Amino acid sequence: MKTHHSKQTILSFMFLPAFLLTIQAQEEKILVPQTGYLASQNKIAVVRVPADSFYVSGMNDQLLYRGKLGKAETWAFSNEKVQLADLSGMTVPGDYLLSLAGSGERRRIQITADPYGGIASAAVKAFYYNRCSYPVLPKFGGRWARKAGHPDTEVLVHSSAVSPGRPEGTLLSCPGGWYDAGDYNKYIVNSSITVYTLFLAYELYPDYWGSRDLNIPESGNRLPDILDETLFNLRWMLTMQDTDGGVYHKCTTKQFEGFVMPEEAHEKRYVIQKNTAASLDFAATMAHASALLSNFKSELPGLADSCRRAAFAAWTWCKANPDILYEQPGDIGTGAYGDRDIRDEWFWAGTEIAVITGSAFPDSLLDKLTFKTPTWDNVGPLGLITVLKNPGKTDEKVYNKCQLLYMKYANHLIDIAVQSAYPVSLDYFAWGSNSDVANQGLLKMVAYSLNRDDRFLHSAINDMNYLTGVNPTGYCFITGFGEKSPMRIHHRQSASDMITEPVPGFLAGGPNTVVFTDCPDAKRSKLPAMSYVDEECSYSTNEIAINWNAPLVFLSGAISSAAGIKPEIK
Ligand code: 9MR
Repeated sequence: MKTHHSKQTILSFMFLPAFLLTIQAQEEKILVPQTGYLASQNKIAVVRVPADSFYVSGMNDQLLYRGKLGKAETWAFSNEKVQLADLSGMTVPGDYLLSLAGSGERRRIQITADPYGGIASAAVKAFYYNRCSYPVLPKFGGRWARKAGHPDTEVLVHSSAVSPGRPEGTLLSCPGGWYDAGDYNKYIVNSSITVYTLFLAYELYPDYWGSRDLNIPESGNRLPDILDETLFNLRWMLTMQDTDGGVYHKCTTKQFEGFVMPEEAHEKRYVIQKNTAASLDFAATMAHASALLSNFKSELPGLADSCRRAAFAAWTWCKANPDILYEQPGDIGTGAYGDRDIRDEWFWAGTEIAVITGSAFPDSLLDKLTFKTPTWDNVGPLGLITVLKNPGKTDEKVYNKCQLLYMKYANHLIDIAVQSAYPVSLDYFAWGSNSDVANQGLLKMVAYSLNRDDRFLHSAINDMNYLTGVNPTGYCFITGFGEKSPMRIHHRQSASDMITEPVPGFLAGGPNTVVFTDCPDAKRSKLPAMSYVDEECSYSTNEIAINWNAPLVFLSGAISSAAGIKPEIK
């Protein structure tokens, strides 16, 4: 186990001049995006001390720009009064100082043509680091190379998952796929939204992602790297379907394993209860995959067809088993991902099946759903986006209705952001709040792709800037990026690999007050937007997860692509 260099910390504290200690103890008074502002677009800083105006100077103190600060507004989620500094007029890349007139507060800022490109690549690469049954080689993983763990070639059928041909204890082979999060298990429900989101990133921005080299083992083959990485999980998903078409909920140990490296974790693995939510999500993902992969028939012979068959088999099973909800068996303690309302899953799967077959859209469900920010248990918006992406495939009335619903929610997000003290759309803090910000950014960028209304792009940039530092914790929430970023994520490899720096490219879950007991010794704010601790024990605020990284991939790539940034060609 890593000791986190407490000795080194004590030593550096002893030698630090006193004034530096005070600075370190202070919270950031000016919040800026720590990987830089996007030169061509809007630039907002959040100021947390009262002031009237700000100015920007070059590193040689030459005054370059002045502005008035916005009105002081309170953000209830962090219980603080803040003012916005709008420095959008600064467009020349470089390093600058942003200062508050009359207060002496200042902060270094960077303006750059491509502030999110590094994050976009690293955020996909993070999936490679989380590959199950697969080694991370030094050539691709550098310092974070590791051995393969969890071969998953002998997975037991759990008593909750028996079927006539597969009695309890039958051995199945379910290798590959990504570890879900900080834990070593693999869950169909969560995989589905993740795979969809990564596919969508490629589908909407094929030029950006098509030639992006991620330095993974498949780089250099004829497929875009982002698709190669996503297929690693899709192929595992195919192994999770029973012969009757139903899909197991998860491939898991009975309880969470210890904080050891993957190759040192040897608990038995099981497939658990088939159910309708997992099978619908699977059907939706496979149908979507078959449509996308039919463009790559020579590179991936047979795969689009296999996905199509798998989608139909799961869909048929769901129609025969329409309401089997997941019930966590008594002897299983790993992630539940149990959803009690699966109307949105029916809608999503229905739309994806309709796109590949030309059958009727499940539009009767449209009136029954509340569209909100996507999460693993709220996949309705994914169906809406699929409808909007395929205008020729639905009748005009259905399409228009979907567009109306979609834009209503997208506009609602903008209204919240415009009225909010911090310029984001979050009006609740759930487990994985950072992924909600990323998913709201995703929704805005999809809206932008539909109507090119700059309000959506600008607001999505503010979301990205929240994640990179313009938030009340002052953290850039992506490992390996920014001046202050998570060092002690709840991630078994990062905690046990003896490397101080966590595996890079992961988005920490972020502040929320859902669970207070995960780190009994840590000081935790009761204010939702501040309630974050960079501690390994904080699974509720500092874990990482595939479904949180996927919208980060989408958002960082979408903004970069909209800003006309071309990926580096190797
Ligand atoms: O992301 C999930 C969150 O919405 C739930 O509130 C939480 C508790 O059930 O579980 C989260 O998902 C975790 C999963 O159950 C197991 N792997 C780690 C996931 C991220 O914390």
